[in-house]
Amino acid sequence: MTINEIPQSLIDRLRRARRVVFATGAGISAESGVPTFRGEGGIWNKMRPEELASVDGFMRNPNLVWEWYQHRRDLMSKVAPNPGHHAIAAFEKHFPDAVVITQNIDGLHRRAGSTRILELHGNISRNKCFDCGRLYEREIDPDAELPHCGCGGMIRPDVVWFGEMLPHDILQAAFEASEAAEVFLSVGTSAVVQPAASLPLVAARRGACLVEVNVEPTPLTPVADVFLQGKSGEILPLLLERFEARKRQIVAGDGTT
Ligand code: BJW
Ligand code: ZN
Repeated sequence: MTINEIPQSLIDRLRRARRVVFATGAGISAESGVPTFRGEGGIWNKMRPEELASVDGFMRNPNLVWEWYQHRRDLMSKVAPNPGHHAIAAFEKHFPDAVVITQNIDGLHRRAGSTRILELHGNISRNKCFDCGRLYEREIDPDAELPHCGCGGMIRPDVVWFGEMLPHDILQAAFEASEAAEVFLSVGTSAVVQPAASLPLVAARRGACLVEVNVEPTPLTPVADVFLQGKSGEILPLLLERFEARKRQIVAGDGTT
């Protein structure tokens, strides 16, 4: 995709918008070196989600699940935000009400400088007690015995597994932001995991312009007003560049509106 293939109508819509949602999935971090779950090279092609990302899987084999999370923690601590994360952080400054809603647990949006972030599926840097919910920010030693809380409960990564509820307040804030959005951008997600997959539909039903950025079509593509096909680390900086160029043009008095 080239900069000129971005529809002018989208730039104009963004220019008028005050409330914008950037909803991201694993694809936005792919160019940082974090593997996605589905699609080419996806984690679920080799591993079983029910073994690694479910309460039953953890109860059956906590050592295996801890090992997997330690491995991903190591990987995520070594990677850096890419131009896609940085473009979203830069966009935030242009809108009075911009929100990042992410399914990712890697913390890369915060590291890129975004400030309003709703993490739907938790964050890999935190752990919590299964029983009392107490948060443990400290690293867990992978070689030590399975960690337990003072209350006796098992400690686990503070992420959301299949069959678990998402954090209530964060999910509610995500639905509110989606309902209010004038432009909703769905970036790098396969758009199949609920309830995150409902957010763009809620936004579209309320009249938002729905934009999808992905290397390949998803179930959301037929519903999207604009599908920008390609890598988010390339497309988002182009979108930002076009948007900022248009703003400068208008400030200079060359714009038509
Ligand atoms: C690029 C790119 C580049 C690549 N640029 N793009 C039927 C049966 C049983 C359960 C259900 C059911 N129907 C619904 C459910 C519920 C279930 C669900 O949705 N399952 C579906 C899979 C069917 N959902 C839940 O269980 C949720 N809880 C819930 O609903 O509670 C109520 C309830 C309970 C029980 C029953 C019913 C209701 C919880 C979901 C938790 C998901 N957890 C995980 C793990 C998180 C922790 C961790 O990371 O370890 O979250 S699974 C995994 O999937 C992870 C992700 O956040 C999530 C979404 O994945 P994402 O981000 O979309 O990534 P990918 O890999 O799928 O896609 C990447 C995309 O990027 C692709 O499209 C690429 O093309 C693209 N791409 N490079 C741009 N450079
Ligand atoms: Zn406890």
